[in-house]
Amino acid sequence: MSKIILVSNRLPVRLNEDGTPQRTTGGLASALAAVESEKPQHWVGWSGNSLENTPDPEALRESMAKLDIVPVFLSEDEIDGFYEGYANATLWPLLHYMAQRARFENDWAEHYRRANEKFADAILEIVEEGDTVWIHDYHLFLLPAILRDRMPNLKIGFFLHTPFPSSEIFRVLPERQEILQGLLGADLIGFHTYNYLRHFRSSLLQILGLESDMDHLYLDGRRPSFGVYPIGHNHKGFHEAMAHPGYLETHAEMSGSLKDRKLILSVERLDYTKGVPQKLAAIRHFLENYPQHRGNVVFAIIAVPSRESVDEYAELTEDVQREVGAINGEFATMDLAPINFLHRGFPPHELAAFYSLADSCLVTPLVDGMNLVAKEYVDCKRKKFNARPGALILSEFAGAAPEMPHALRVNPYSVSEVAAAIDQALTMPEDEMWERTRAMQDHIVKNDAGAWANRFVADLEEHSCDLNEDSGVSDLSVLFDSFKSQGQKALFLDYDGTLRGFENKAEDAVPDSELVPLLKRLSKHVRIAIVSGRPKEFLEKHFAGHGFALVAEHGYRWSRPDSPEWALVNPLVDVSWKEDVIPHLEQATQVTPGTHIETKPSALVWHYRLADPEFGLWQAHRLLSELTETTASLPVAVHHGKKIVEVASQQVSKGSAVEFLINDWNCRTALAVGDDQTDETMFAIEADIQNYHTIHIGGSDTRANHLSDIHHFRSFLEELADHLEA
Ligand code: GDG
Repeated sequence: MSKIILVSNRLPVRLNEDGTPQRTTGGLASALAAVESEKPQHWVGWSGNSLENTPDPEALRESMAKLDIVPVFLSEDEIDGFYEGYANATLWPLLHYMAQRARFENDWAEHYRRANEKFADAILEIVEEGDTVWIHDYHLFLLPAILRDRMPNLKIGFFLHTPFPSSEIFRVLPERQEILQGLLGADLIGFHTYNYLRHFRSSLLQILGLESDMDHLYLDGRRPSFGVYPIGHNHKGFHEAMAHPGYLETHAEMSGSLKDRKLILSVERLDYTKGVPQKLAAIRHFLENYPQHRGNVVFAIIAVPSRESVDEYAELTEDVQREVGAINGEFATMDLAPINFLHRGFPPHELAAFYSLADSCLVTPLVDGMNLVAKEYVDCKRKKFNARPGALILSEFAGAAPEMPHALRVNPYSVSEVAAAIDQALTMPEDEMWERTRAMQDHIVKNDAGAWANRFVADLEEHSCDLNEDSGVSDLSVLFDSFKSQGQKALFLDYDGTLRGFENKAEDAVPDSELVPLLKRLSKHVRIAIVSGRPKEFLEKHFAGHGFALVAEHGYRWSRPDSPEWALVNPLVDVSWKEDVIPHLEQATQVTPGTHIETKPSALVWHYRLADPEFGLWQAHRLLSELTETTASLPVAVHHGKKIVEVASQQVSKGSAVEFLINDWNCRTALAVGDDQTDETMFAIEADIQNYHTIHIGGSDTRANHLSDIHHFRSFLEELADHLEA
């Protein structure tokens, strides 16, 4: 039976004192346990210790295998470079918009690459055809592409637990292209929020120049998809914790020591993204400006130690402890210190008791992928578990904010706003607290961690890996037979984007060394015309003398096979409209850096390939609407192609040239192939012949009958040559 392989840096295991591994049921593990699939789940992840500190790696591997776990062993150097370095000191701050904290070291990137390779090796030990692999988080950005390369048909999902920042931040990363390409190896890429998805797509455009639809793109014959999957909390786990006998004990103890005082809770890993110093500043501001609450309220700050070996985190801990001491020194009375700083973790039933008793929970990260504490707090407000009513104060910069509209929303950088929210929470009527809580509970329970995992896995399983229409690539072998039929046959081939990929400078996009020999093989059996928007000089330079017909400038002029003479396809073309159009293109060029005008005999083209992609596109739309008005009564066609706006004489088109050649050559079978809007004129002709096939290279918005991409189309031409020679 096929299986699901889960991959994360950390494994859901802990080592007993005797070194034997034992499964744990923390966050991700419990979410995945709820996946309603019969497929067995296996887990691949870092063993948690350095190789140097693992006395018997083979024995550990064997005992983990019994738990369906494959450990990845990393040396101390690898842990420093990959985990502490690239993942936590480069990517983590950058993904959280803290570019000034991010550190960049070449060695780290190299360790990161190698560690991702090691994860791939470990997966390959157990993976079989038909399995599904679900990779988690920023430690493993390169893994999807590495796996794709080694097993092209594997179903691969990726989920990012952190934010995906604006492309303005992401582009700071020296390895930005490699990281995006790594991710694009996945079939499905999931984010917590719509904004993260939006930023990711904008990075694809700005950094890789890849245009995408809202939830997918076509790439090398594949269709990587994207989606929004806000993670939920472990609902079942917290309800079990509240049913634990220790829960009521802790609850009673804490209620006793609180007496009539109100409790304001915060729970987080001590990480600079969580905004603990800012929270302390807000608490100080609150104590100074709302003196009526002093003595009646106590703040419990549960700060779980995190990454303590890193200097920056050790400094953060010191700063926080110093400030807690200062505030307590200033505001404590004989029987009460306002802040209880609890620098440790608690068992789940004790944490649940904290949630259930707290009159407010102060969740104020500066940036947070999701933040589960907010959801857990709201879920633990249950009367049947003796919970007190409470109000959630939530940073607008947490991924959870859009899902929790009934929280008191704050900007964590504004001390006065947070202090006012604390006052509002403390004075809120109980009925309102329960109303706000109930209004959020239903949603977060229905979308808990298990529901999240189920939805992602279901979408991933549904994602089609087949090379069919769905993935943007048709099976072109159906065309072979008609090329074996009787009568004259012809191929009408666009050049840029069809036989050759794009380059930033058009002159760099020259044919590769295999193209002309391949076309020559084909031309022994079928007629070939290169039908391009390029000037005649370019086509002559690269394709003359091989027996192909050349159609230049989108069908304006052509030369017969082996003839150096060029003739106009339609000798009666009128181009006097150019003087009306040129001023508009000049204006667009002046205000859009990186654009230029190309003048062709029968067309004018405004190019914006080198402009900022989003700004260029916006200006192109403005130009198009201007031109639609200006050219209403002129004999031209205006079209928006790939990074161009073209105004061309209506009397000239690739389609008319193809019609002309089909008649001139007396074709019975023809195939026209192209990627651009100008090629649609070839697809639209009604050729009165036995077989007229059309292939569009790229997305699916076309009149052509078949879809392909450059890579698959080239393979098709090679196979066609083999067939014709057979
Ligand atoms: C990353 C993203 C995203 C905390 N103290 C105790 C304890 N915890 C548990 C909480 C909660 C978890 O730790 C913290 O989760 P968060 O979501 O708040 O934050 P990160 O650890 O930074 O997680 C984050 C998450 O991934 C999931 O995608 O939401 O944005 O940064 O579950 O309950 N648990 C126990 N005792 C404690 O003292 N038992």
